[in-house]
Amino acid sequence: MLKPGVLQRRIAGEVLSRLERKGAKIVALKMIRMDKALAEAHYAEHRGKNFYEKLVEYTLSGPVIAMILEGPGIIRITRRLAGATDVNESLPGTIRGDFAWTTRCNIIHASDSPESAAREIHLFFKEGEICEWEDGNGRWF
Ligand code: 3AN
Repeated sequence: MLKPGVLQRRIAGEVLSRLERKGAKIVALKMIRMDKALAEAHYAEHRGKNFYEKLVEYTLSGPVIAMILEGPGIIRITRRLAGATDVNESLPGTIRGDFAWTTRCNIIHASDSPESAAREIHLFFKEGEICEWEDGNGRWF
């Protein structure tokens, strides 16, 4: 999920391009304004932490771009492209390393396990919004 700062800063194409040029296959993509219930469900594991309220507030500050990416190892690869959560640790060349100044507004959310991906896909997408498609020759390039 590309957080509100991405659209605010006009870098949606740039961030999406980094994911795509690595080889991530987009099977669902939409721009939405999250409501409080969705933001709270999405960040439920952080409820009670000192950054939680501000994190939810930031998430609601503008539209986000939600997507489902597919491919072997996609969770690990996407998180590596995203970079470390803590912007003091995220390396140049990663999305957070290049575009995020504060950890709360660290630009991108990427599911951290198949279980959290399944939960988050269910939160953000209805079945009909997922578009399975075949790569031309079925190979990973
Ligand atoms: P990640 O998004 O890298 O999986 P999580 O799940 O630990 O990291 O944190 C979820 C989100 O909460 C982060 N993307 C970031 O926006 C925010 N966050 C995490 N830790 C902090 C922190 N110490 N201070 C402010 N915001 C934080």
